[in-house]
Amino acid sequence: SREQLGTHAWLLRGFALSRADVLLTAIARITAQSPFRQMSTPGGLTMSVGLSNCGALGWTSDSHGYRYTPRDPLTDLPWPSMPAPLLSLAAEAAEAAGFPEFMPDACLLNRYLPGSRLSLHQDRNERDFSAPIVSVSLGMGAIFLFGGHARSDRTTRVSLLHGDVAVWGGEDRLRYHGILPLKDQPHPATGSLRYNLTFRKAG
Ligand code: MD5
Ligand code: FE
Repeated sequence: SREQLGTHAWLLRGFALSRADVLLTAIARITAQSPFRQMSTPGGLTMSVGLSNCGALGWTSDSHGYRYTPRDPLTDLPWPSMPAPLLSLAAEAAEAAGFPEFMPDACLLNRYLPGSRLSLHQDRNERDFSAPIVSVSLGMGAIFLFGGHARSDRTTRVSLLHGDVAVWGGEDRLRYHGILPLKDQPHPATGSLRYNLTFRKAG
């Protein structure tokens, strides 16, 4: 099913469900090379979410700021390449939401534990905001906050469940958004973990 969250934002419920095992296996392989790590923010805080990446570019944060890099700062190796099944899932979801030419070069992997949260932010480190962002949720459910174009705008709550895919494009691409602290409601596929993959055109 396809729920419209905004003019150019869609929630594709269960779109990735039949591919969840493939995705979880890919996450395990990627993070065997580039492990999940808790990054520091420029403001000196440690993120509660564990991050890794695959693809030509990966998002990182440290005391100097946010940016995309071709290498993992932890290993000094290139980020693991983007597995074909991930790339095709992202392209198919984008097409279903009206973005037929989506070619991501970066995939950020987020790992949430009970209590992990993502405070309200915009994704604006990518070069070209005309490409959408595709997000895939796996494991424990989360409450997503969907805001406006100012941090102080009111937010709506959307539950994101195992296998859900969301596509954020057009004017909805730069909305403030976040994830509320995760409740511990173990999922059969992942236990007390939530994963989110975000596919981006970063370079
Ligand atoms: C998550 N991740 O569930 C979310 C899903 C991140 C992040 O926010 O930056 O890793 S992605 C939700 C999203 C992405 C881009 C734009 C908008 C929402 N939006 O305009 O609402 O871990
Ligand atoms: Fe984000």
